[in-house]
Amino acid sequence: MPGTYELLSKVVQPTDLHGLGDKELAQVATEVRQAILDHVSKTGGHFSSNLGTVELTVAMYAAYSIPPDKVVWDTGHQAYPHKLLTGRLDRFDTLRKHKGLNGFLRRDEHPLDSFGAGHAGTAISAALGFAAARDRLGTKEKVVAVTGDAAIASGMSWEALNHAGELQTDLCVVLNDNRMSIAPNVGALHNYLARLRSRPDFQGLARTAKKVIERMPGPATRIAAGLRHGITHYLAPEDTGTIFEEMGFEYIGPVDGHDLPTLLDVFRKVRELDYPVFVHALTVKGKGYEVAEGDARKWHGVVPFDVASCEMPKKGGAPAYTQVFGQAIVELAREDEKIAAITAAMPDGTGLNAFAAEFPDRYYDVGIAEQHAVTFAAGLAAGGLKPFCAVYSTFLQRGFDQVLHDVALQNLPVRFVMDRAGLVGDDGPTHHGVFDISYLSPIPNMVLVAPRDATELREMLRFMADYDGGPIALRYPRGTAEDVLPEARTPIQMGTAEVLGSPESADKPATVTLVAIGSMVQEAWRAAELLAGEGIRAVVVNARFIKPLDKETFARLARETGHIVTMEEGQRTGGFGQQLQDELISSGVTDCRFDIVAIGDHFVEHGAQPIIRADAGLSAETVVKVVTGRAGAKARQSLA
Ligand SMILES: Cc1ncc(C[n+]2csc(CCOP(=O)(O)OP(=O)(O)O)c2C)c(N)n1
Repeated sequence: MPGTYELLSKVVQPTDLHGLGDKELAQVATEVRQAILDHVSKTGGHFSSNLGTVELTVAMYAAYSIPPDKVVWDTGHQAYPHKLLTGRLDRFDTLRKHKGLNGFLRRDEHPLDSFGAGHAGTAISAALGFAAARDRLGTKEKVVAVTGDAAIASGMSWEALNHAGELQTDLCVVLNDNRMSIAPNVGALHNYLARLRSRPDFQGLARTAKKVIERMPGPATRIAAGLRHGITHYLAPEDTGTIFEEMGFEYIGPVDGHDLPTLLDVFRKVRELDYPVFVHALTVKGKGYEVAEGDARKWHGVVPFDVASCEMPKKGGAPAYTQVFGQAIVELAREDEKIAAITAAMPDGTGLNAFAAEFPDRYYDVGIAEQHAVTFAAGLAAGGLKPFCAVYSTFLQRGFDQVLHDVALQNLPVRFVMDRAGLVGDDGPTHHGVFDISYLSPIPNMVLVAPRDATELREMLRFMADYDGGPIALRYPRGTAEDVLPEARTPIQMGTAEVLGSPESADKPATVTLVAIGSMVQEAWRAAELLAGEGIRAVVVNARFIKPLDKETFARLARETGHIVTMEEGQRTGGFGQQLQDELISSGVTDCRFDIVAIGDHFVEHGAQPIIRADAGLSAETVVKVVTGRAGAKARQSLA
């Protein structure tokens, strides 16, 4: 039964919680949970992480004064309760829809989204920045960072904890520990947190946390008594300090992250403290929706589902690129035992689960640690293996220097497989993979390829497995990988494009060449069909290699047709089109019209893929307008 949100609908900002008693706050929590269920079951989105942060958010927002106090959320995928407690209930049905609420956090969406998020591991750094700015400007607000047990393992989180321990300023870090990343969490830190949870003294104390918190000394008492670790020592004996204490934090926990009265006590007390405090809260992903509690991995991110039957629609149709990769890499690994695979906390998202199951001894989930993933892969390559580093295009941004300095400069044969390259859709600008062409192309030694469909993906992966000459990266989009174009195929050869020909009969000279990469090849073919309807014959080329470019083929076609249009699902600046244009100029081909269809110098918003692709002009219709001269001059650039 959808909720009526009697109290929640009156909460426009967190301070509206201040006048409410414990019972009413418990009702607010129930209504927040109901609102998540009611809405996310219709819109899709992040589900289980948000059910896990309900009480934590209600307690923090009731205890702190927001504004001016600030809570900085890590990643932002678990901040739906925050959105609901900051006056966005009436727009929650627009979640992740084009022009609706973003699924993560954005400073331009709401003044209380204190810091934008989407990529993991940023909250402690940003919160520490807020705290240092506060200290410098002499204001008094409190700052809290909320991070997850997977996000806290990222390098940046530790860089920030290290810095915070030294600054010793007023900052609270809340660890929302649900023992899960998207998949089960990994790593030594994860094991350490598990040990903290299972220590008998901690277990006992967690049960009596409320009493313990009541006995916590206030700052005045503590300072007078010269105490530095007073609170923790109510919870743990002197000789069992945690790693967080060693780093300069007061450690409080573990506390039950669903026990609202205890959380209220904890945060009301912690708010009075003026030095680094670390609150370790234990939560359950999917809390309150039984099936999600039972399978947090499946319910991490959901498509619209039926609340009563708990059924999500079965995926049908052509396999996604991710699945094709997942199968192909297993087949290649069966033939070649030097092949290893690496993921940074995304075994499901990258399709590596089958590989993980069949080859556990050459599969590495390094956690949310893309920088490490890249340099680790470089080490594997230097050590004689054939590493495939599977990572989303947007997250490889984290490892840029590692790609350049550790892989390419040493010309090590690391194979990068970039999933979600292109516009991802509902997740929006934090997750679109539209920069990889621009950031990988300038790197010497790098080879960059993009398959046009499933068959070509398999062939390119085989090519990559055989290629030991240096780093090579492959990009493909989110979505299905149907084979729909003319079936004649030529083998993949270094730096060679595939000329697909024209849908129009050959008795007319071609007056334009459409050069597309990856996901745009099919769209280029559609553009050629539309142009044929206008009496224009276009030749379609699948570039295959973004780097190195097939200079001879492109120069010949530029001369023969006198007009090149490039199409790519990526940023224009530094992209494929600009590189090809530059190459043609350098080769002395100047008598040729040249147009680039790519994403302009702006971030693309969230929304369904077809909508935002069309909005960004990545369509056959744009090509037709450009070729027929119906596009404005701005959309065109001529070489002449
Ligand atoms: C840099 C980066 N890598 C990967 C991801 C994908 N990702 C989103 S949420 C998530 C798991 C986060 O787990 P945790 O921090 O424990 O939060 P929980 O969902 O368990 O609340 C991952 C890997 C990301 N957002 N950013």
